[in-house]
Amino acid sequence: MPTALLRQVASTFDRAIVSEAGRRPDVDLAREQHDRYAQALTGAGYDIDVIADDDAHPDCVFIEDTAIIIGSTAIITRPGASERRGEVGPVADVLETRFPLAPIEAPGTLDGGDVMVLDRTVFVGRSKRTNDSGIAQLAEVVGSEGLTVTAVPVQEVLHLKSAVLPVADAAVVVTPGTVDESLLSDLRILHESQHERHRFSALKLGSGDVLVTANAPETARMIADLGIAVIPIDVSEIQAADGGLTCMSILIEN
Ligand code: CIR
Repeated sequence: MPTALLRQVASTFDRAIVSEAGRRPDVDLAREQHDRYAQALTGAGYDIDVIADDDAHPDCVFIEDTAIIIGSTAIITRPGASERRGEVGPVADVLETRFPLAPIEAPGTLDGGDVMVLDRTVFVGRSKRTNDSGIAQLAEVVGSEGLTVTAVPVQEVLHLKSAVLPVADAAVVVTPGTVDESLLSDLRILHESQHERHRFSALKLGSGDVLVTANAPETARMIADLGIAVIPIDVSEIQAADGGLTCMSILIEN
């Protein structure tokens, strides 16, 4: 059975890192939204494995950033935000029961939100959080698994998957102006509706269905028009802390 590894929302989530001063996320509502996200994954056939939250790490719900499964290996990241580095230990403890671990070492930094695996290519964002050393270390592991890496500089947003979201095996939704789209060769590219700029996020499930953010219905319709089943979900509080739908889980599809 496929497994989704999740991490509870910390009671300190209202102190999560945010890129722009403004509204802080509401912890209780974030917890409700996180429960509904877990229910959606259960409904899609995933076994849910939840790691306890850690109040010392307000951003710990964003478990995607701490580890990446590539082939038979779990890469344990070294998050670009130093205050998030303590999040990786409990995730590594769970993953090492199933995978050999490959930790990213200093001076490398790598956030899972920058890593997008499509077929045999691993696209990695060069971003505020992921540096060249992190990308080179990732490329070494990826190469040993028989895949290749394409680095994609990212501007305006936090991570590659803040702005480039897989919605099918070879199709992505891109926020215009955030990446050089010629680097996404061979992929079908749809553009986020300009009325919904930075609101669209998606999580492609093993079944092919796609969870989409409820506040981006025009973009969701573009995907539905491709014949893909979309499941809208409201994650306003997660988005208030710069997260999206990929960031709250690590999916293990075997
Ligand atoms: C951060 O700034 O690190 C968090 N507030 C948001 C991380 C979102 N991660 C993701 O989308 N993979």
